[in-house]
Amino acid sequence: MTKHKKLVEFVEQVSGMCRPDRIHWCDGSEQEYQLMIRLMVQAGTAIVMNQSKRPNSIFVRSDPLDVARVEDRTYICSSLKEDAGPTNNWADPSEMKATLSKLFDGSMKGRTMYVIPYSMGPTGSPIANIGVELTDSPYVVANMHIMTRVGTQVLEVLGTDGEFVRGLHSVGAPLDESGPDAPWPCNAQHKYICHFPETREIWSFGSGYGGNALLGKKCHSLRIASVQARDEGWMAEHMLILKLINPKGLVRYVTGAFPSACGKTNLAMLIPTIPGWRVETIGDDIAWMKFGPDGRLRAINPEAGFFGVAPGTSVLSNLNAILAASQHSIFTNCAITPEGDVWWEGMSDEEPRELSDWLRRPWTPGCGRKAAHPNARFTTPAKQCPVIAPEWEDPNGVPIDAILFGGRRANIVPLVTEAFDWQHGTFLGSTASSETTAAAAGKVGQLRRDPMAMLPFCGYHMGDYFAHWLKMSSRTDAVKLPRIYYVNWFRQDAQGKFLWPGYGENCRVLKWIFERVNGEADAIDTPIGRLPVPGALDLSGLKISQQAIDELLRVDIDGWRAEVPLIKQHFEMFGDRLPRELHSELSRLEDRLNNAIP
Ligand code: SAT
Ligand code: MN
Repeated sequence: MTKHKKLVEFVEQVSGMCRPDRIHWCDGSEQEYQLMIRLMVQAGTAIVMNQSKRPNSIFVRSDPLDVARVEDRTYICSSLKEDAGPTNNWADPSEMKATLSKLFDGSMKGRTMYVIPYSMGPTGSPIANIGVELTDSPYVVANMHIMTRVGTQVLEVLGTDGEFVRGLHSVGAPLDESGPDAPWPCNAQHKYICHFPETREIWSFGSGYGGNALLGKKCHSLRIASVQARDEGWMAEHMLILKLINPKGLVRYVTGAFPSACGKTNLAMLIPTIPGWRVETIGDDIAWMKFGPDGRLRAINPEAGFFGVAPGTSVLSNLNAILAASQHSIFTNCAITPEGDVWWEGMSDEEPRELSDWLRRPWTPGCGRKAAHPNARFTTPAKQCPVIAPEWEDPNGVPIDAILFGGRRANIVPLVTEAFDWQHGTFLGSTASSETTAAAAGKVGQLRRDPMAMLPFCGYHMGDYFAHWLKMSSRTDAVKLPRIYYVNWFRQDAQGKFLWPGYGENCRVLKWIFERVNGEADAIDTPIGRLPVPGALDLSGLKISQQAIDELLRVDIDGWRAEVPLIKQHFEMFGDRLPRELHSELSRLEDRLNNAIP
């Protein structure tokens, strides 16, 4: 328990409203984790996996109406509508609280309310940030145990008056005597994921899945933290963090912003195909970055685990993730083999003879259905990753040398482009676009602008967010700033086949970036940025046609000219909050394209 008056008041207030049968203060212990698993098994939420195949692991299958983040039910409730900006749903904070209070009223009846004190970032680190999530879901408690640092030590750091983000979560399905609990209780009709950035509060109702419910992740570490970062002069970004080591043992740190389900986890754990090169992992989803006393931008991973997309993950695409998830993990919406192990599309070339699919139905190859949901996930402790960097919990963070932006683009966008400078790099990030994936509810494969991969995660006006990016550069000398790159692993040929093999071969692009940072590799100026000169990309040992390479590095002048009005249209949305620097970057791009010989 705690002597923190405001925390005790918060718990009392919420329990008065939600009226749970019991309150459980989480201590973060292994016994507590095991208790959550037992509760989930008893309730039919989870099945324990075959201990000899995957020790201490469980399968969970959600309600089919609760399988991904719900962006259209996600709100930023700032006092002024303009502060939420055009990319967020806005609601008046007091009106939203009135609406939600009715829904939360009695919403935990028959259930236990868990009080989860958690730290984003190493407990006690000066860059870490504390939150307390109140939830009625044992699934959330178990996942938070893996994804964050939970427990008594967090209360100790909080002391009697420390600041914390207040998170309130309910699956919105009170229990009464009339019937048994659902295996995955939720309230599909009334989902609300609401953020109150000014008071650092999160109220989430109706969904138990991923980023909707594990409030430390997108809600706290991105939506609330982005506002805090703006106020305090640092950055909260949707980025992986990796450590790249060359054959001489020299180290460079790289972050990368890609939309959900575009390969951040794979890139963060990549196994280079070029002999002597190595990648180690710091984080796979979120980076908090602050300038250190040396003027370098330093990043920490606020999370303690990976909530990775399962389908497509295999020993070939991401051996390290497969090894990390070999024990003590939670598998959500995957399929189950007759041996009690897990399976998903892309895990093996050969499909198992029979499975129980994510909807608990018998499944056989060729039955015409996917066995795992496309947004099926594994939750795994980061420390189980075989290539986790020894310094991944360094409270001072790691100094960042390069920042990547990217997304899925079938055409136009080359394999890699280097920004001319920080301002141009900010422009590249602000125009980032990608074809949508299954990580969010809605249509898959639609092209959308996703600036800095933060479209669903920026807690304030995105025009102001761009201004914040630009302003960050004034905090240090230009030479100390990370270089910025735009990459695209997903360019296709006319037949729709991927031109680039991706995965481990992406190290060839990373190597060029490493050498650029070191001043050792050559680039050529083009209208859209700097590209590798012919021969600068190390392609030794890679079977790829010259034609494919030419296409991957081609600057499609006509394609880019057609892109300019689309960027203009995208920028119009931000009105007078779009920094003039980005307007001028766009006109410079236009000029360069107009002067180019196609
Ligand atoms: O469900 S999450 O938001 O945690 C995963 C993602 O979309 O990146
Ligand atoms: Mn993500």
